[in-house]
Amino acid sequence: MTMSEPQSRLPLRQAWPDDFVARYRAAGYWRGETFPGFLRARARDIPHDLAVVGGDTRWTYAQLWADVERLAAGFLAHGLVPGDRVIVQLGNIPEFIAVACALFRAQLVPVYALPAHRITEVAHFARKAEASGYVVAERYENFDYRTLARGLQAEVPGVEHVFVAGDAQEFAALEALDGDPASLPGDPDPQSVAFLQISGGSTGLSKLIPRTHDDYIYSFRASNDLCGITRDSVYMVALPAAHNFPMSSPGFFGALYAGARVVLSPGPGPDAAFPLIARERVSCVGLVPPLALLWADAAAKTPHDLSSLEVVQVGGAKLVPEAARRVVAGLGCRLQQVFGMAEGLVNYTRLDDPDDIVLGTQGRPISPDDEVLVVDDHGHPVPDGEVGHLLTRGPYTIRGYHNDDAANARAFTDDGYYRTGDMVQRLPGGYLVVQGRATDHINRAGEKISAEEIEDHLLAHPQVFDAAVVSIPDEFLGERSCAFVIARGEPPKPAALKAWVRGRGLAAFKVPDQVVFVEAFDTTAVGKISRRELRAQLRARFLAGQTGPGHGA
Ligand code: AMP
Ligand code: DBH
Repeated sequence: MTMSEPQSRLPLRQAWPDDFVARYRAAGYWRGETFPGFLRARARDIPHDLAVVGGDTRWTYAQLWADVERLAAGFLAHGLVPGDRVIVQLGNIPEFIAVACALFRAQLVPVYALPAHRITEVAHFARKAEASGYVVAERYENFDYRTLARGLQAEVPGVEHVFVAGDAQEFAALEALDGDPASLPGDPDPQSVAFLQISGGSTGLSKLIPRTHDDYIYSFRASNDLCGITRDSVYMVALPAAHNFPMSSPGFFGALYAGARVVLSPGPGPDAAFPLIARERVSCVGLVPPLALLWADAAAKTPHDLSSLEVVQVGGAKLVPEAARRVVAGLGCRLQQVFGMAEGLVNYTRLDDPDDIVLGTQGRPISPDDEVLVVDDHGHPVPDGEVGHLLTRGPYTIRGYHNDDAANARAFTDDGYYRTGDMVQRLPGGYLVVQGRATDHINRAGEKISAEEIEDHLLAHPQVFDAAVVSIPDEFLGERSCAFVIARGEPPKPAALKAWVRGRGLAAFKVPDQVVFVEAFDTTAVGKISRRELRAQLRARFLAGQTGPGHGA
């Protein structure tokens, strides 16, 4: 090539081998549906049914679709081009749904960030996705996202287009967007990548998960059947809407697919959710274990009528049987355990399963074509009932992350199985019990934190010689994060180290809950052990009360 070519972005791709594609189509999993296709059909068939309730907004399916078309045309009129990636960082407000659907409609590709993410994370997503757009609300939970937008544009100049819900200042106001609907493209290829979801980042930085229309729609269409979602359902989003769980298991997308009503709770706690449950007669909601316990306790004292709740789903982290019993007793409705991952595979207990299964397992896969392997450290299958590594492939589990050869080499086997990193036991009937994990991340009330990522930020501190971040069992959170630090000279105050991590531009949930200074990492015998062994050793010593004189906090 002699002439300089226009800069082109890495194409988004998620491809299964041809024989799998043929099989998944023949089985009726992949039906060639797309997001704009089904949303348009609902607007046509049930225009006056309520689709989305949040804040002061009550949109019917017709109104939602009209807003989707307006925004879609507006995004293109503003200079975005089909194929462009757009970071969406919105809280539980109706605009989240309208914007995501409008991006699909314009063949733009949402990249979902959590409201908690800050500049370091958002800039990483923007670079990795080669994003050219960013959508935020002016404020959410007392944080001004326009400041973040300015920082992002300074760090990643490719993000040329910023759209703001509310007072946009120098940016484009979502409310004012408009364009010619005739400019809109046709519906996308059902096998194309619809959006990029964010991985919990089990090692190092978060990876981008490309999901196709066909595979994702299958996952929530089939989830609807297993979760009892019909046109009469009222589904509440209580967790952050960007999480894969409330998005797709069956989530608000499943609810919209069914023609049901979606109710957005501004916060996950009982204070925000209970009045809305009573007012909207919510029938289904997804929660993480600590929240479910909080709700169960609060339900006993609340003046609000929760009798419409039929199914409370709990997932994102392990719900132990005793906690499961408390949830059932406290909320007095059916419990459904959900064990899923943004990469694909989702397991549910079935609504008619006996109590021992519902209380004691994390369910079984959605699809008869979800292939599950439970293997030992050498990759050999273990007998049912024994604990092993969970590997999976299937009609809605990705075959690779976006633009990350190193991660893909680690996370996928040669024959396309995803290594989930979870340690499970498989019971007869295919039910799975999660028994831990093989990767070093902290599952803090459902938010996954990479130990490695936080260690890197700690090591950048001038008074830190070495650091290991470890998960510690926590009564309320399930797990909390503890940073073991060897100081360089005078140890900094724990609070100062926590502020340092925060100051590195990270989500608040990644700040270590606890900092413990140690003299040295006891590396026993030869003095060289893996980080993984080191973390396990520190955790064990801490739990045995042996990590020294306790000069931590
Ligand atoms: P992510 O890859 O960030 O979407 O997080 C998915 C991970 O969350 C899974 O691989 C599990 O480690 C964990 N997880 C999700 N649901 C459950 C559950 N019900 N019980 C135990 N762990 C869970
Ligand atoms: O934790 C998760 O990522 C998760 C949990 C339940 C998920 O992605 C899902 C259901 O779809």
